[in-house]
Amino acid sequence: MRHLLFMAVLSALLGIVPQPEKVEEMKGNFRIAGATFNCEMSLDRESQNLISEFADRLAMISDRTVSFAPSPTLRSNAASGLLKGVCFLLDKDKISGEYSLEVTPKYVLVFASDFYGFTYALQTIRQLLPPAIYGTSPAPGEKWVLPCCKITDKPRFAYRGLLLDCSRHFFKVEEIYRILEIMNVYKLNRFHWHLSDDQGWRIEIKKYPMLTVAGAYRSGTQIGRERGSSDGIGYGGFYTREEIRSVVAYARKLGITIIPEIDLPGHMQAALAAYPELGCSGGPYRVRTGWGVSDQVLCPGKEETFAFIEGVMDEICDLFPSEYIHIGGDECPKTEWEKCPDCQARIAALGLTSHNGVSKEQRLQNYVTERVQKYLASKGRRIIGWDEILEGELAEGATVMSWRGTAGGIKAAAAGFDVIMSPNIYCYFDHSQSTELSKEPLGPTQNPKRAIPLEKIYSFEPLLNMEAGATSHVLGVQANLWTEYIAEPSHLEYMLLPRLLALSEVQWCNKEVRDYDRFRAEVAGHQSAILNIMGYTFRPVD
Ligand code: TNX
Repeated sequence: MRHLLFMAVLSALLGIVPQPEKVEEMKGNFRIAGATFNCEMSLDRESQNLISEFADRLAMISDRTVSFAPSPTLRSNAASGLLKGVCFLLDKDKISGEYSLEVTPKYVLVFASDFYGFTYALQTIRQLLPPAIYGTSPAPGEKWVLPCCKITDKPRFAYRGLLLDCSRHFFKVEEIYRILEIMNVYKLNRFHWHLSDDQGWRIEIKKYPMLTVAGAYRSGTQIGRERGSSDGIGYGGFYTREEIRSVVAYARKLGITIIPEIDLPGHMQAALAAYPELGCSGGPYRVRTGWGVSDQVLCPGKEETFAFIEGVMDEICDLFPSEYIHIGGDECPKTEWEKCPDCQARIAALGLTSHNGVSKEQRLQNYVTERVQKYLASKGRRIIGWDEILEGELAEGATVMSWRGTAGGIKAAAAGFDVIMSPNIYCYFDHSQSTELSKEPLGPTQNPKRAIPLEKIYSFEPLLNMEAGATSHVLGVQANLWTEYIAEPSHLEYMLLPRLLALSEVQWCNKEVRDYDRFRAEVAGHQSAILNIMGYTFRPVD
């Protein structure tokens, strides 16, 4: 017991977030400034580049030469205990992302089986160094040593995501890079990019140029929470194909997969403004200026609608290598479909009926989901959809993102679907970080009970109330940063930080390792220093 307590105290001192699975601190230090970095010859090119870039950065910041070279004798040296410098070796028995790190006064030894494992090992090493390593200017006066320790570590969940809504407000590529960089520090690996919605279409599609010519701009923006208001100031923007490609490549270097979302068949008013023939009434439509749910949705009665979706998906698949494509599926009112002769004709032709409490129009949405799922499957891709896709019938192979609490996720996992937990009560970073709403920026939170303080997100247990047999279907956890009320990058970062750090422990750490007091102290101390030196805006810890 005393021994356990002692270890807990020592591991707290290392100040790593997310907390590694096992940490043992020993006496002494390893001098890393001026060290040689070596790796096995057989390490893949991406991992070698990663290590080499880290060594270059350390050299620049510590103002000492740090060399890097693959070494043919490293493995035999390791076997005979002759290691020197910082050594990176392969251990094929480790799972993707897993690593071990041993720091002694003579050497640092890292084992991993893949690029992700080396990525996380380096992030851990970075957190063991003075915060100046996160800066851009030389800091030769800092103590460039690593504390002697033994760490073994691996992620609890394979999917560790963050959604950014770039439709309600548009964020330039530079800001996207900053979000990816901070995700990298805290070992997140999926960036869910919400690229289309009623209030703006944000990605260039060659086949449908009006999507960005018309669909990317709105005539104004709702003022505060006042429904129906507009500031009358034109607003918009979109990402070019080149920009998308560079963001995807940058994310890849950081070990992050980008999952694009084209939200359909609801949340499509901006696309309808560009191509009104895709709606039930034929329009005219305007890019929406206010928040909330639009009843103007795609018309699945017409074949052109599917030609459009497929044309868009062709280009999405061309730009994004991700196996998963998010197709939305949330909040799709059926009022237009009920009145639309084309939709009703399609319902009749398919023989869809209202039964078991599911309307024939909901079954028409199931048809849309399945048809798009099949099309994407023909291109080797899989779909993720919001939990509404569970209503009625869902075809095998779909992954459900549970946002209306965890109930949808629990139900989906029990039915054999893969699940990503993103419940709005814990994971909606558009909500206030404090119950003292008047002291926080204006947002959607009107009831203090809906606030999501740091401790609340930290307390989220993704597998609670789930049958043991279903838990393996939970791929992971994601937080969603919706931006109806967030227009500026500094506000965006404020909403994200430090909650992203709490999220990272929910995603990465086993339950037993999590400890709010330790975490809070680390955030208030070392982690705040990191965020400061990286220049992020963040909410100070209470
Ligand atoms: C619900 S989560 C939405 C979003 C909003 C968000 C605001 C989801 C699938 N739909 O469209 O931005 O609430 O909190």
